[in-house]
Parts: sequence; structure tokens; C-alpha cells
Amino acid sequence: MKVFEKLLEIQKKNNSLLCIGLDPQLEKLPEGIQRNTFGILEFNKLIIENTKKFVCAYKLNFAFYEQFGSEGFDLLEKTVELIPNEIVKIADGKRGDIGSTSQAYAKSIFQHFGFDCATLNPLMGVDSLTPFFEFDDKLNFVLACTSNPGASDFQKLRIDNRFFYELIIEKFTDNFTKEQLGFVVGATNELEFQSIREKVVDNFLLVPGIGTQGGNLARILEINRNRNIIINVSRDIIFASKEKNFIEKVIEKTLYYRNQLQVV
Ligand code: OMP
Repeated sequence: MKVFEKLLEIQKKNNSLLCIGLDPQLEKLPEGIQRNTFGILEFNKLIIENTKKFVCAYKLNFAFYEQFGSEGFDLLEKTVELIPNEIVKIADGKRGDIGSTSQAYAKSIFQHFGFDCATLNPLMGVDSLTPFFEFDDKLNFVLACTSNPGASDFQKLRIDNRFFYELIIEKFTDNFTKEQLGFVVGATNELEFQSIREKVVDNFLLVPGIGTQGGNLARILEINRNRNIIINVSRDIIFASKEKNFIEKVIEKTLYYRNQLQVV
């Protein structure tokens, strides 16, 4: 089954458009959890076990794993194994390089780690990302308009009367199908989200920036009008509490978001 279909299926089954970002930080781990990679594995396990019925995906940002070197890679492998097969696994590495290098990145993400989706950086052009799309049952998310202030440095510049992010979207939608291609659009960019959603009607949009970064979820959902979407929340859910009973707060926060993110 294509990941595109798997995603639609799990969104329907769990009645949820919510993706939890498993982005662990040692200093933010709750009481009773060891401050090392063994502790993080226990932390991730508790989060997955207690939220898996309320999400459609988990997104693992590689930075939070790579910082621990070989132990971090081990942690990444073990965390991926804890995620049930029916739930979509997103590798957030924002990859993109010359073809042969991207091919190795794609093999790592899809073959070695067994992810369903990858986040990709389009700066080096279409050919730099083609190796990821050669895994044609997978779904790749190309950065279009990111949630950080620096999105204005390049992505929101105008070239030939169009925004740079619009050029990215056109170029990639010309080359790849909606089943293979989604875009990352930060929730902090309401205007851009609106213009992108009007152009990209059927592709999935992966939307981070809700919670700690202050994006307005109700507004994004209103603009979205029930089109294909995944809403990611990382810190606001996983670090909901530092207390020993933190998992209760994690569940509470997950349900708070999931209640706004039901499939209609
Ligand atoms: P929180 O702000 O804690 O919810 O985390 C957001 C997650 O989404 C982090 O893993 C970011 O690296 C990632 N992200 C953004 O915050 N902004 C973007 O524009 C793109 C991403 C991403 O590609 O996921």
C-alpha cells in the first residue's frame, strides 16, 4: 500500500490529523526518567504507548538523535521499532544533495530505518531530490514556507513576480504526483498557507509551528477546509509536564489537540 493511502486510512481509523513530534531533549525530561539515551527510549516508549490511538503519525527530527552519536542512532532505530506499522513514521532530516548523495540518504531513511516519509530541502533543485521519489510508494514533504522568521530571507522573496516558495511548489508539482509529494508549510505563515492551499489542492501539507511556536490552529483549519493535512506538535505535547506523572499530562494535551483535529 502506498504511504498516501496508509495515511488516509490511519487518519480515518484514529479519527486524527495529529502528528506528535518525538524530539527529545535531556534537560526537559521529567522526574523519574534517566537523563541519558536509555531514559529517552523509556520516555519515547511511554509517549507512543499512550498516544498511538490518537495520532496519525510520529515525526522524529534526526537532530535530537544524532546529537548522541552512535547511541543516538541506536535510539532512533529502537524508537522506530516501537511505532505500530499502521501509523505513519516521518523522518525529519530536511535532506537534499547531489543525486548520488541523496540516493544514500534515501536508502538510509527508507531502507535502513524503515520510515514512510522524509522531509526534504529543495534548495539544490529537483534533481537533488529525485532519488527520494524513486521510492515511489513513499510520501516526501518538500519545505515550501517554513515556520521560522528566516523564512523571509529567501522563501518569501519575489522572483519574476512570484514568491520563491511558489516557484518551489510549481517545480515539484510539475514533476511528482500528489501521492508522492507533500509540502511543509509552517502554521506561523497564515497568508502563505492560504495561497499555497489554494494552489495545492490535493497534496498533503505537513504543518509544524503549533504550540510552542505560536501558530493559530483554528485559523489554519479554517483556511484548510478539510483538505489533506497533518498537524505536527512536538514540545507542547511531549514536555507537557516535568512531574513524575507526566504521562497523564501528555495524554491530556494530546486529547486537547486531537479533539480539534478530528477527521470530518
Ligand atoms: P515544536 O515547535 O516543538 O512543535 O517542534 C516543531 C518541529 O517541526 C521541530 O522538529 C522542527 O524542526 C520542525 N519544523 C518546524 O518547526 N518548522 C518548519 O518549518 C519545518 C519543520 C519540519 O520540517 O518539521
